Amino acid sequence: MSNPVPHSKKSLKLLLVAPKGRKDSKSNQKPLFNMALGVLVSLTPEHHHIEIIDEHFGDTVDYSQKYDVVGITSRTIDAKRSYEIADEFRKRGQKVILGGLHVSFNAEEAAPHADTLVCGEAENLWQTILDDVASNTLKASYNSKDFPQVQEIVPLDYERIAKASKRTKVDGTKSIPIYITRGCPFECSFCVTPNFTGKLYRAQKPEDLIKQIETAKRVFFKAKSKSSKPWFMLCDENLGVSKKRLWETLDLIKECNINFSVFFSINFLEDKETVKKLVAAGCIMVLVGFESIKQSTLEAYNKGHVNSADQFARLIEECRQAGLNVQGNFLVNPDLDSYEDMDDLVKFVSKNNVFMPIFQIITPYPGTSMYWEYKNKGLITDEDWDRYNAMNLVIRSDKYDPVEFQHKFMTSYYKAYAWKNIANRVRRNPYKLLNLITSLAFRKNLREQLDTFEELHHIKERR
Ligand code: B12
Ligand code: SF4
Repeated sequence: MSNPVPHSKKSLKLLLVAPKGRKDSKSNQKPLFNMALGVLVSLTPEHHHIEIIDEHFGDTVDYSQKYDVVGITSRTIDAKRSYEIADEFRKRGQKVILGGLHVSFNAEEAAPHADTLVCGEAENLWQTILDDVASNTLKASYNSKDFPQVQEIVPLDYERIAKASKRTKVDGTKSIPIYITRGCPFECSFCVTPNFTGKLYRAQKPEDLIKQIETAKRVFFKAKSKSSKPWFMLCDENLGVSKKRLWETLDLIKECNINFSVFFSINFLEDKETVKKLVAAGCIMVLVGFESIKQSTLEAYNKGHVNSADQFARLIEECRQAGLNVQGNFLVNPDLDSYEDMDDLVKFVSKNNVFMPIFQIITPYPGTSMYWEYKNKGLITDEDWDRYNAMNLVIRSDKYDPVEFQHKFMTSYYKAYAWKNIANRVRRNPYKLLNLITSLAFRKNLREQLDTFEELHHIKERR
């Protein structure tokens, strides 16, 4: 009798899928690969074979291929599509694991679509899953709560990710994702982070950072000219939380000759040295959740202690003077904001030439404290996850007609990209070409969405 291969040594053929929901954005801002899949690849021992299908890049799923297991990630906006793909594979007798943010908070809904459901972070349970696949003892569910807490996040293995995803090299206009920390100590009511990765703020070892950046450059970056630099998207939820760690990181990044964008709380930009270090390290834009220009609305989101609305204009201007674009995210809420408030918001982003303003209708994503509040009060009117792209009103409003509210929102958003605003933005902000290109892309996309909406609701009004 021959010796059987130990389960942990058996080579598995794995497929990892990033699904794209029907209403997921067309944004050019998408990073080169999905971070969750990047982490899973980096956690998987080398003797396994992995393929990545990312629908955001037009990859098509080939259901005729045979795999030992198919892993699918999920965000709310992509949830329905993830179930469709799972169902198709399972119809053909393939084993499917569903994981990620959405299913972690919607286990009951997701269970009928999967052989195995994974709730929470994968770092400390993935090896157990692989062993169980190999020994054919895969369980119906795994929960990170039953495993040691994730104290360390793994460095990404860019070489294997490139091989598994078959993404070709990009120039400096497309972003390569990376992260240094995970978590954020704040507790904004509309954000999933506090209930998922949040409270425990974790960071990678500084020495791992340089190695990752250099490998990522080698496998993913193709210079267009001698002076061109790769663009990294730092996917940290909030990089600025520890100033010591941030400064150390920025000093290291400075040596790597890259450009990057990063998610950042506005209050950390109060520190002039931090702003200086960001610019010196190659930061082109900080992505800031302003959320609202009304302090009372910020208080209602439990963000009043992080954001001070009366300081926004000054901080944007100071960053601009230092050579940094401040990209702004703003939420609009029928319970808290009136039509006049929307007009004020348009005036604010226009007057302050906010870089690439993003307006969103408040959306209680599963996993947020806001979701439970609205759910318990019966205020959620729509749980068609395809519509959770923050452009649709999915909660009840006693003040406004939903169609009229959404139309006002969309026209306000479009006004933020009026020609005059685009011209001023380009004239005043650093990285003019980037300001122009992003503004034109947003304007076109918003116009299309507005036209579709007006046609659907027979709204004749034209500006
Ligand atoms: C970077 C980022 C972006 C980037 C890049 C997104 C991308 N495609 O990679 C950009 C700016 C493009 C973006 C866009 C959007 N984003 Co975003 N984004 C983030 C952010 C800050 C970090 C995401 C990340 O890289 N995390 C690191 C990875 C490793 O974590 P993870 O995906 O959770 O994976 C872990 C586990 O979930 C698990 N896991 C995941 N999948 C699987 C699969 C299997 C099989 C297994 C076993 C385990 C497993 O293991 C992983 C490792 O521990 C998060 C904040 C957060 N807390 O996640 C918001 C977040 C994900 N975004 C959010 C939203 C709402 C959006 C948008 C819809 C916004 C909009 N209106 O357009 C779009 C949607 C685009 C899309 N399809 O992703 C929400 C999602 C809420 C939800 N319930 O889905 C978050 C949580 C922020 C929030 N407000 O709470 N985003
Ligand atoms: S500061 Fe940002 S990442 Fe942190 S809880 Fe608030 S919205 Fe989420």
